[in-house]
Formats: sequence, structure tokens, C-alpha cells
Amino acid sequence: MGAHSATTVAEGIAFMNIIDGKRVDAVSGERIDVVCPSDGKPFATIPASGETDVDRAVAAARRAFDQGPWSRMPAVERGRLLTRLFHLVEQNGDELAAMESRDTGKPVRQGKADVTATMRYYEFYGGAGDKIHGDTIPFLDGYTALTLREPHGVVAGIIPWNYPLQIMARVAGAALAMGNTLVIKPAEDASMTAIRIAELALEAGFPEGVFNVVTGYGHTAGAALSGHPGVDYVTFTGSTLTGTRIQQAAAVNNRGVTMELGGKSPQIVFADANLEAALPVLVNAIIQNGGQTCSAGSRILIEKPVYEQVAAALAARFAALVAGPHEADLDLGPMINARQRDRVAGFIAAAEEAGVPVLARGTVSPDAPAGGYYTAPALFGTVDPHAAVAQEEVFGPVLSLFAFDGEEEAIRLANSTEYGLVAGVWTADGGRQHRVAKRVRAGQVFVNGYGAGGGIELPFGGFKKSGHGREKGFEALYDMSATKTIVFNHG
Ligand code: TXE
Repeated sequence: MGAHSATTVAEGIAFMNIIDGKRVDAVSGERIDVVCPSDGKPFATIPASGETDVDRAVAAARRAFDQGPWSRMPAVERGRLLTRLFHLVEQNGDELAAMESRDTGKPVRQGKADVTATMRYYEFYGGAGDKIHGDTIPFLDGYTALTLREPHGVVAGIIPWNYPLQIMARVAGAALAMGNTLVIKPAEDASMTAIRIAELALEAGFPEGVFNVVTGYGHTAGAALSGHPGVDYVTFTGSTLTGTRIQQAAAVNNRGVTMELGGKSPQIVFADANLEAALPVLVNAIIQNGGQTCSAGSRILIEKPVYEQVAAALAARFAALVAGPHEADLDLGPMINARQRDRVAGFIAAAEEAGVPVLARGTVSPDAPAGGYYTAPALFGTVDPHAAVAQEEVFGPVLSLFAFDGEEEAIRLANSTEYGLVAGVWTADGGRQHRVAKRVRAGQVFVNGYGAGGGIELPFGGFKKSGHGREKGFEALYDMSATKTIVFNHG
């Protein structure tokens, strides 16, 4: 990674909002503690911003869009700024990875993987903005008709705590490549790297007011931003309930939105699958980031002839999983906060009470600090498809197994939740690969693999309650812009 090898995060930093190119505190002076989930101890603070701070950030983004050098900058120049940001993320990669791990509790290697993906977003979008163009359209005699792709204006990005660096990068990369200006509201549980990236954006040379970050709680700063009349477009990743609230707030101003909400993503294992290849992927897809991943593979549907074999192999792997502090770099870290830990524990207790068989539990490392928010992974077998643990997003290391008989039942079970984000299909039969991939209602389907969250180039987003609009890849550039039609009358 970068030349600076800061692997620890300095204590006691009072982080600031970045508004109009300046580091500023919330006008109220109120602060939120930054807590490390590995030990539950506060080690820094961020501003608890309110409506006035959001007003200022939106006004700065508005000015930068309406009047600044940004709106006249050719796409290639905007791309070069993003490419400079890519290099700065690389140079500061160790520091960013350490911050991300300490802020979220994720194992150090996951923090590093997140930085690598973040670099890739800025690299990809740095080269993409000048490759998007409109059309000329055959029209009436005597006319020329053409389309331009224009930025929305001020884009508000409300970011969750599970992959702060990556999720902000996919929003910022696409929005800035298309010429929008940005106001980011990171999650109150993990805002440090958002602020650091906005500082690096200034260093890269983005004009003042183009890249603003305002930290604070969802019900205050987040609500003020999503319903702000000065915002032209809102993009959100997070829970379905909060997504609904944000859409209601944006609807008051009739603004467009991209919603990337939860998932209950299935992986379908047919009897002819290469089980040796599948097993580690099945486990990783639910254990990565402690299961706090929107695309977590939280349901495994197994064809009856191999059910017992796959369940036993998964149970052996689950029993060996260990949760521990981020620095220990074990299989998984803690949950983000006490609320999330208790939520996961609640799902596990409810499933146990309902008599769902517990096939295995992992453990929490004896070295894990008592104040941390740890959960031992849980594997449930032959789950009733109507049970809460089969239907709702747990967002933790909880995996449910289901047995099925043939392709039809597999597809029915796969589509039996209100979500539709990602799916995996494991089979050697080529015809079945295509049939199942087409009939599963999910925004991304992986065949004989599973790319939880991966693939910067690949459009990503949901069907049903998993949301709408697409992020990543070129598709995000369309979401982050609007088509303008211009018609010339030669007459
Ligand atoms: O999420 P919220 P929470 C799911 C996951 C988890 C559950 C709750 O199932 O258990 O959500 O987590 C901001 N107006 N996911 O409560 O509320 C908030 O400040 C505007 C799935 O932490 O969705 C934060 O910045 N903004 C997921 C962001 O919304 C508001 C990632 C996410 O918080 C707001 C995270 C409001 N009224 C959780 N209320 C995924 N899809 O990856 C909150 N926010």
C-alpha cells in the first residue's frame, strides 16, 4: 500500500465537517463520540451537525454547481481530478485502512481490501466520465435532434457504516464524473474516512464546494439533507425503512433517488455442483464483514441429495469460526454497535425458540475485550421459509439452510422473500445455469461463484424491497445524470 505506514489511528482527534473547501465545526459545537466496536471505547469525535450546517453545505454545493469553475470544466478534466484522488487514496492507503478498521471493527485485511476497492472506484470513474455521450435521433425533415447527458446538480449521498469508504466512493466517483456537486452525510457510527477522503479531494484539486461532508445523526442531519429543496438528487444505501423515509422526504421536492436497500440473498446449490469450490465461498459470503453486507449470502438452498453432506461441511466450518477485535484479524470482527449486536442476538434467540435446529455456533475469542460488540456466528438448518430468520435481513453472521427438490422449487424458494439484491447459482449444468439465472429476481446473479459487494465495473442494485436505480459500472453514470433533448429547426 502507500508510502505512509501509519497502522494506528491517533487518539483524540476532533474531526471537522468539510464545507466549501474548509474544515468547519457544527454551528452548535455539539459532537458525537467515535467508538471503536472492538472495545466499545470512544477515541475521537465528529460534529453532530444540524439543519444549519446542512443548509451551508447545500448552499456551497449549489454555488459550486451554478457558478464555479466546476460547471465549465470538460469531462476529461473532471476525470483527471478523480484520477488524482485515486493516487492519493493509494498513497494514504495504510492510514485509511487503519481508520476504517478501527471505526467499524472490521478485520484489518478487510479494511485493506476496502481501500483497494475504493481506489478502483476513483480509477474507474476517473476514466469513464468522458466516455458517456448522447445520441443523434432521426427526426422530421428539416430538423436535427440530439441528446446530451447533463448532471442533476447537487447530489446528496447518505452513506451507511458497513463499507463507508467503498460506498462513498461509488457514489462520489459516479456523481463527480458526470459533473454534479456533492453533499455526503456519512453514518454517525463511521464517518472518519469520509472526512479524510474529502480532505484528499481538496488536495487533489477539486474546486471548493464540489465535495462537502457533513457528519451527524440520521434523524437530524440526514433528514435535513434528504428533504432539502436545494438538493437535486438523493442517493442512499441503508435499511429499507430509512430508505422509505428518505424517499418520502425527497418526494416533497419531487427529486429523483437511487435506493440500495437490504437483501436476503440466496445461494442455490444443486446436487451436481462442485462442492469443494462452493463451500469456502458459501461461508465467506455470510462471514465477510461479520455479515454486515447488503449482498451477504444469508440463505443457502441445497438440493436434497446433497443436503446432509453440505450441511455437515458448513457446520464444521462454522464451528471453527472465531470473532475477535479488528487488530487480531480473525474470521470476523464485532458488530458495529450494541444495537446491531442485540438485533442479531434477537434473531438468533427467536429462531432457537421457534425450534429451528442450530447446526453450529462459532466462538468469540477469549482475547476479545469485554466492552466490544461481539456475536458468535450461527448456522441454522432446515429453516421454515416463513420464519423471521428466513425472511428478514439480520445483518450479522447468521446463515440459514433450506432443502429443495428440483429446479422449480429452488426458484420459488429463491424468490420467496421481499428482497432481490444478489443470488448465487451452483451447478455444472449449462442450460440450468441460464434458466435459473434468468428466473431469479435479483439485481446480480453469480454462477459458480459469489462476489459479495465486489466488481466495480458491474451494475449493482435491487429488485423489490432491495431498492431501485443502479450503482457501479457505467449504469451509475446514467443514474447520476439526466437526458436533455435539443431539437434544431433548419427551416
Ligand atoms: O441503518 P439506517 P441502521 C440495514 C441492516 C441494519 C439496519 C439498521 O439490516 O441492521 O439497516 O441499521 C442515515 N433521514 N442496513 O439503523 O438507518 C443514517 O444516519 C436520512 C443495510 O444503521 O439505514 C446513516 O447515515 N438519513 C445496509 C444511514 O442513514 C437517515 C447498510 C444508514 O442508516 C435517517 C446499513 C433519516 N430519517 C444498514 N435515518 C446496506 N444496504 O448495506 C437514518 N439515516
